[in-house]
Amino acid sequence: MGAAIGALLAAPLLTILYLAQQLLGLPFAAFDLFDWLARRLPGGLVTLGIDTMVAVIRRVDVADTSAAAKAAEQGLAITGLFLALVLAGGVLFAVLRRTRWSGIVAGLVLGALAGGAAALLGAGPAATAAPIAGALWSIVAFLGWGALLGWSHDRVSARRPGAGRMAVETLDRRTFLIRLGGAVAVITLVGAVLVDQIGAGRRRARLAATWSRTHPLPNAGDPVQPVQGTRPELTPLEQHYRIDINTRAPVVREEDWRLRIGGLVARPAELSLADLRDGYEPMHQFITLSCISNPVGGDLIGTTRWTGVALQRVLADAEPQPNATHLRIRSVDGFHETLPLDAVRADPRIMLTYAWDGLPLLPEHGFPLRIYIPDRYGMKQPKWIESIELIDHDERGYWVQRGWDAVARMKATAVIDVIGMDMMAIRADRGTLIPIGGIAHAGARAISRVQVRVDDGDWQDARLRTPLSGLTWVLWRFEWPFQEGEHTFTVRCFEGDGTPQVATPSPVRPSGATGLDSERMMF
Ligand SMILES: Nc1nc2c(c(=O)[nH]1)N[C@H]1C(S)=C(S)[C@@H](COP(=O)(O)O)O[C@H]1N2
Ligand SMILES: [Mo]
Repeated sequence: MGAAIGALLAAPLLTILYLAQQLLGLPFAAFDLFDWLARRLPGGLVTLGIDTMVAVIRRVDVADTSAAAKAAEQGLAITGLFLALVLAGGVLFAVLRRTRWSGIVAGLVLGALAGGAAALLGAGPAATAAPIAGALWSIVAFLGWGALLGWSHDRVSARRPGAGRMAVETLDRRTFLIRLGGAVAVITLVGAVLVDQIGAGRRRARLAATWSRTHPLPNAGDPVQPVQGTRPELTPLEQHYRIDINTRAPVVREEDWRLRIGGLVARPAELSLADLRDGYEPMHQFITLSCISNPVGGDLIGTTRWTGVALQRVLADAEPQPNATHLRIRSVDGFHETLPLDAVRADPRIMLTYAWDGLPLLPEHGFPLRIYIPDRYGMKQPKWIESIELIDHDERGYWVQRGWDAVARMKATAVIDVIGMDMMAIRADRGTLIPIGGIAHAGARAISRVQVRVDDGDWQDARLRTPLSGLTWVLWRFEWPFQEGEHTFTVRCFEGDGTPQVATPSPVRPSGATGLDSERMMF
């Protein structure tokens, strides 16, 4: 009975907490607990969990791997807390059966314990700008849950004064449970619908004002047009993959945020977002970002227009001391990386980024500030940056400590996105041509050539569309003279200097996937 009522009451509690998290950025114990665990469990185990999830998601073939992974993660987190609350309900009722304690008082004590733990967890890395409000909220919410649980116990147990005869008691209990269940279902449903609607409305409003909506792309006039069905050349913001160690994106308020620059510098600084935006010449770069966990042909890769300031400039103003050799970058979620000072001095493209596609970074993509480092996988590029410290040694970053490649240089990759169906066939004098298209990418090293092979035939050159910049993927197209039957299409690419992509398959861990993408198709 305790477990059942625990479950009934856990549903609205979780809904209300989730609602408050989505709308007001208040802490949600389910996510906080999950994230706390994810940072403490051994890196190998966490990576295994992520890899398994990505593999399962790819197997079921959903449209957006990282969104599905985040949803799965949130589902796991919520299920975990739900089960804990069910268990707590069972334990409370069992204890109350063996004692003469008041249900409400015992429930309040349980709620206070749970609320206290939630408040502590909520004060973790992804904490909101108002930690006291967050802590109070957690405590009040769990106290309410505990009180209701205890009160329900007293209602359904035989202890109620006047609850004498068995039949009456059973009827009373059933009515009570039905009413409670009904109330709970209503709160849960209304809450879920509200969150969904308000969240979607807010996002639509924000995303209406992107740069790309009102500006043509720099290669708009290119004669090589993408094959219909190729992924968009500029990834719509809402479709850009998201990978990080947070079940919910850290909530950073611009008013409270400063970039702290310190360590081995002559002039430490605390810069607001306005200082960065207005105090330095803005730079814009079209960039393709990829996760090191992206399998060959995967969707953990995206391209958009990044805006920010050259790190060189900001750093020069801080005047690094002669013994400084590295930058230690820390993020509000506990993520961290180091970057050699020489690399910054040598590469003006390294950029502190505050906008994507003309908008301030979305919360899940690192608001207010993230870094761009050419040619490196996403794992080397912190979002939600809060400090840059100059130090005199190298340190291993968050994922490097967990067994991933220390350099994480992007691998060259070519992908078939689409093999045109009959409808898209082009009728030429040579017969029917089937258009085949996709992307090729080699970090900041450019793509000089893409080739397609059909079955065991010769490699043939595809046509390349001018890329958005030297830092983005290249869209390619190939017109295949149609032949009936079943065929295997394979694609490969060459880097700007002619280096062929690595054809030997290797898994994503530890250095990023290699191997050729191929598709089998029946005509
Ligand atoms: N602070 C922080 N920065 C982070 C991460 C993170 O977990 N925390 N994940 C990194 C990884 S692994 C990738 S692939 C990119 C993804 O950026 P995106 O989610 O905006 O696409 O962010 C990187 N920066
Ligand atoms: Mo990543």
